[in-house]
Amino acid sequence: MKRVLVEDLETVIKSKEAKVSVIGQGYIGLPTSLLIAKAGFSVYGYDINRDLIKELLLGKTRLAKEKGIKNLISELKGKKYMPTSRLEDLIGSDVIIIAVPTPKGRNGPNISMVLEALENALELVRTGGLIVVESTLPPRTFYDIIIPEVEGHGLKIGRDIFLAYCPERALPGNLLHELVNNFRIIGAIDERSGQLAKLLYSSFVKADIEITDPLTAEVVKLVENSYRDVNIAFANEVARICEVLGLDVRDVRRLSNRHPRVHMLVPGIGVGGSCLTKDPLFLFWASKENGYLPELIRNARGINSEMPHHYAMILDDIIRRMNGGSTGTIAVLGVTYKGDVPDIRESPAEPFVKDLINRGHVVKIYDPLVKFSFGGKYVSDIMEAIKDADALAFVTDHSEFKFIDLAKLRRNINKRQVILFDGRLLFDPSEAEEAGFIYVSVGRSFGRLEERMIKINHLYEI
Ligand code: SAJ
Repeated sequence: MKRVLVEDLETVIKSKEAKVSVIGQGYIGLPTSLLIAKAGFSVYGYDINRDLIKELLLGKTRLAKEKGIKNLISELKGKKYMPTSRLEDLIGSDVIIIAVPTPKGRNGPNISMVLEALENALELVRTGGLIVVESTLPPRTFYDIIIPEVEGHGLKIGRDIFLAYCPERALPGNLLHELVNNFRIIGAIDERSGQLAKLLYSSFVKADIEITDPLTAEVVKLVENSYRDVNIAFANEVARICEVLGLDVRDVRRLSNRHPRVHMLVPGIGVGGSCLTKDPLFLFWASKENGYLPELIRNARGINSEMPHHYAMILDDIIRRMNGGSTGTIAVLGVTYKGDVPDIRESPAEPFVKDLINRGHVVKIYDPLVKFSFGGKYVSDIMEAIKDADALAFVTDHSEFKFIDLAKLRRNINKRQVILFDGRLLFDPSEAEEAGFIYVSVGRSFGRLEERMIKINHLYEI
């Protein structure tokens, strides 16, 4: 039933009577829908992907590893949370939240999914309703595209419709906790839209919520992820410096971080995930178009995306030296973009595995969370995956790997010399060597490798 214009949105948000719809039931849309439903609203969770909705209707979720999500679905589904692939169910919504992806295209951001969702939202929201965009927006999208689109429907923002940008900033792996406890920003052009969005988010966010203008909100979201990408790139650059100077980055990092104002992150085989690999580029492109070339942000992206290629080359070189010029068999352990998250988007495992295959090696893959192989051979049992390997390559810091029994792994491998490549600094070098591996890692000299091989051979023969 279409509500009448005079009905006050503020009242129905306060009383939790507002009908809320969320377009996009992925990483952010689903947990956000559940939290709003848990707060007492009736929430329609729409997704274009019918299979995903079918799974949700059965109580299944691709985010089952995210603490609390499965329980919330069982508690709320059919009562306060209604998953749907029918847009008609959203008709007359008081609030529509857009949480669809904003991927990077070849030469710039691809906002087509956001625009399609906005078109739908404008058709479906009730007059005088609120539309909130959560999807990451490139700078100026709100002013240059979203607002003109809304006004093009003959709607005056702040009178006929309310509109806000509220970018998500929760960490995969800890989504529910961060959505509730992280500080939030809201971008709006009129006071009432900002206040209405704040009222809605206050129903489940425990931290501060600050209202600003949409461009600031767009840039803040991108700056946060660029900051992290640049900082990881710094750690990765120090790792590369340590490799050529014959040092161990672990020692350098540990001692540097004792300084009260130094907080170096953990270097590794690469930076993956959908956010850090694109958000810095969104900022870069926008700045470049407006006359300033942000070299630091661009170089950080370059350093981070070069890492998996660098280590594929190193491993190829070491294996060939060990095998008298021949290629070998490599067991890649972990393919998700980070530990304990079943997400392979932009994972550094992909270029790493593909490079090794292109260099002629046989690549076997094991991951406890996903059955993905990037062209290698997936093996569902770790012992089976490693049994004839010349090298084990740990690419992801899954908890299962951190506490693995290295000596047991080594005993299971039917080779005289086996390399353990530690792409995430998971192991203590001496423990790996005592277990009988030739230990190679990010941020450590490869120079004295022959010497170390002799030492290991000796140990292993004993
Ligand atoms: N990584 C390192 N070294 C580190 C930390 C991370 O190499 O010290 C690697 C990880 O292995 C992974 C990648 O970086 O491959 C990204 O992981 P992450 O945990 O740093 O971040 P994401 O991509 O899972 O989530 C980020 C978060 N942004 C920030 O912390 C500023 C999250 O809060 C955002 O909500 C999310 O992006 C997003 O959706 O934008």
